[in-house]
Amino acid sequence: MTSLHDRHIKPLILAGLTGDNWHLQDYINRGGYSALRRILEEKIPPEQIIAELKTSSLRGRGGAGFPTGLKWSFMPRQYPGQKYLVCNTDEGEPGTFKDRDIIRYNPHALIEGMAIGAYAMGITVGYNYIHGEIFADYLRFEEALEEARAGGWLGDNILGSGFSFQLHAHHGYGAYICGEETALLESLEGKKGQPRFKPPFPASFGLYGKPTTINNTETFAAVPFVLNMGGEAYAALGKPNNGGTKIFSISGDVERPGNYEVPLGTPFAKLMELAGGMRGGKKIKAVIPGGSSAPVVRGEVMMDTDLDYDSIAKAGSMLGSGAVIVMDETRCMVKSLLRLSYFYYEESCGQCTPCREGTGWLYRMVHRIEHGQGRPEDLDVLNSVAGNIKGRTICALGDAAAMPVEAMIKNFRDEFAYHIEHKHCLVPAYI
Ligand code: L3W
Ligand code: SF4
Repeated sequence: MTSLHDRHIKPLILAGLTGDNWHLQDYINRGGYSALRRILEEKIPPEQIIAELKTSSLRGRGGAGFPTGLKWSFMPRQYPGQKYLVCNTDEGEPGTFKDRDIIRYNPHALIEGMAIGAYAMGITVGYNYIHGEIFADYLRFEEALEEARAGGWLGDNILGSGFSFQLHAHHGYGAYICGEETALLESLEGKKGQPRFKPPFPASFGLYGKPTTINNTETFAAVPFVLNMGGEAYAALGKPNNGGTKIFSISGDVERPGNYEVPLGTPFAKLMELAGGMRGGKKIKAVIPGGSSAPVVRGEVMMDTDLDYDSIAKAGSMLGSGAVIVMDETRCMVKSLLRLSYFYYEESCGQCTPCREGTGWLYRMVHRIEHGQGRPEDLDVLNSVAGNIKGRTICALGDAAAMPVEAMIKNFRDEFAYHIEHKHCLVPAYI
């Protein structure tokens, strides 16, 4: 197998991974579990760990980019009942395929990060909720958990420190909405996976109504590296407010799609170079830089943009989960939007009227434009429907369905108008 290491610059989480060196002893040979050992042996105060995370400017890698140190500081230290730690490995965002590689190739980095989090927040029970469609990876993670328990890194009285942490894996059934943190909690409780209204946030009312901290897989896996190198050094890898490295899952019309871990702030053009450039030497047309929920950006704009939360926001989109979908000049934007709209229509949980009905409207209208039955007023109606979904729903899926529509029409209006007027595609390859 090709060494994953060869495909990255300055990686942390993916460094040295060959595909079969995921076992406990391999991880320890790479320096793994040294952060947890030091914390427990030196009895490092939890406040110091959280302060280090704040200094590192590590931000949530699941999509929202919320500061991790701040999130951990929400957990009440003194609480009379059970508190929970939850990892979101319910990776279902179209274009995203990084978290499954972490639990497949470096599961102990996640386990160590969760154990450190549990210690820092005074939590004794944790769950990793794993997407239902990656069952083999779920089994791999269960094996890694067994290794960690047998090695004394999980369970009662870890390394004789008096600190105990029980960590369990749970596999879902593949519904996209269960990646939304409150739907995930409902599902973990054994109920139908439908989002709850926030606030209250899980920090105060989470699993079984108890204070709960939820982070993405990559966020937890980064924690041992932050503590080993120190918050300041981790922050310095990236840009101010955008610390450390990030795994980008690049797919679409590139020569070498895959996961590339690079420092935040790396130019998009550099990531393209790592991915071997455009497939077949074609011209870049459009990029969705942060998973299907992120607004599309024109290729030439993206080529001048750095890969960090703030630069991508300036380009009119979001870094999201770091799933970069690259489209070349032969791609039809109407057809692409049709595929995306169908996804959100299909995955809406149906609780909120604007999302349940609106995603159907969006899908059917784009469908008729694609099939030569578009009407001149359709683009305005599409924007109006999208505008009436945004901000009027329980969870972010509504916004996620609306934003790609608005961005596609804004950036490629001519192409949509051509489809409506001529009843076929503007892109020569499709005529
Ligand atoms: C306590 C407050 N906690 C915020 C917590 C909150 C959550 C985190 C971020 O959506 C995005 C979405 C998708 N007190 C708090 C607080 N928190 N204020 O901070 O919260 P929020 O609401 O900004 O985001 P979210 O609901 O977690 C996530 C986008 O990510 N996305 C989704 C990717 C999906 C995957 C996947 O497949 N699993 O990665 C991609 O871009 O659209 O915008 O923990 O509780 N005052
Ligand atoms: Fe369900 Fe959509 Fe409402 Fe989210 S916005 S709760 S997916 S209906």
